[in-house]
Amino acid sequence: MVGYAFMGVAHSHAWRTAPRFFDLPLAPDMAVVAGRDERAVRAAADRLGWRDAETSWKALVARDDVDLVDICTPGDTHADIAVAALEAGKHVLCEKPLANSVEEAETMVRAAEAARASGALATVGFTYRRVPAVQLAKRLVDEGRIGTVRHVRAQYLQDWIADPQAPLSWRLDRAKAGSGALGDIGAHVVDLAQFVTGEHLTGVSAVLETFVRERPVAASSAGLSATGSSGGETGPVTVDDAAVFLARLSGGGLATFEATRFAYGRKNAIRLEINGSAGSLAFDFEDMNVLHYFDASQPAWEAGFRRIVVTEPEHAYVGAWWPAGHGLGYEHAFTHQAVDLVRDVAAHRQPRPSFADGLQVQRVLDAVERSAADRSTWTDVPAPTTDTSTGTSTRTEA
Ligand code: SOE
Repeated sequence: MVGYAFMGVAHSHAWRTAPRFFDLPLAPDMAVVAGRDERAVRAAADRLGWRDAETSWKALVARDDVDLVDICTPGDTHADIAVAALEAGKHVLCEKPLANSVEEAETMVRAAEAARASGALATVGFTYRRVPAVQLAKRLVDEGRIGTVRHVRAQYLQDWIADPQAPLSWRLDRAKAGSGALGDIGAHVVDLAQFVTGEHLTGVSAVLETFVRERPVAASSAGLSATGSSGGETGPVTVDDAAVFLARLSGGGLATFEATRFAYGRKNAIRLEINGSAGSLAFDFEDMNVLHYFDASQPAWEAGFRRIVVTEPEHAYVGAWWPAGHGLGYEHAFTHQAVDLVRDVAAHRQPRPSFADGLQVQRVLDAVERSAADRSTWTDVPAPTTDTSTGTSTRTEA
């Protein structure tokens, strides 16, 4: 594994847990973790359960005791590490988004296609596909239970930098992250919309906004909740804080997407609502063990959204865990990802989502950024000229 921050911790938990809850044809061997700081990476190896530590990802990739490289680093290093690993004949699991540009993603897809000939397999870590309620949503769509998709309404709402004093971190640096809310969390809902519907976005119209353009420089190492800040030093935010975009779907439906880190009160709210010609589905990750299903064939007098508690052994993955009603959490989808990957490697089967799936998401992100940069598609509305209720606010800032 390369990287040992938030995603490295989640992936390590998954590799440790997968063989203890699922019957696997191969046993994951947590051989080595790589990171630049020797003291920190050795401490991480001890804490997370890795046998060894390296300070160079190239050294890790070259090791004979490494068959699979799990990339848990910021997006600016995904392409270099994945291509080197695939060329060395290693399988690759790469965190999302696949890359920081379409060009990099295309290079990774080419490397994955070339490596497939020698048996190396590659996949990208859109883990929310492996939440049982999302799997159930896809099953209902695939079985035609909501008919033709007319609308997809997808949001990914967080609020961890709504405070202007929240310090800079790598996720706010375009050079490291590639984009802001768009690539970090928007990528997830683009993948989910395409995965659940089985359709792809054919075009977008977008706006991006950066509400806070200067932030304190974090005193400690960057991270989601970096603590403290150096006295008064500030730096620029070079990514979007929020992305809002419309899309058309390949099946003829319309979609709206929102990804923001400024939705006070929403901590990790991934919301997906799909309206079809025969019914609707609604999911909210903040209530992740539940799927709401509206079957339009119900007689009006008893019609309503059915609240399905997705914790039966018949539901995807759930049977390996707890009895009905006990529920799963954020980390379980990472374990499901590890389980499916080990089974795919043993069966020499292409894991999903593939790098090509990751490239398709990257193409949407790129189209969103190009659309947002092109104001020619924007139609201005003349400002209110008379005393209307929408005039400038009379409330003075406290
Ligand atoms: C931060 O926005 C983040 O950690 C994302 O980078 C992850 O992909 C998501 O699973 C949780 O939120």
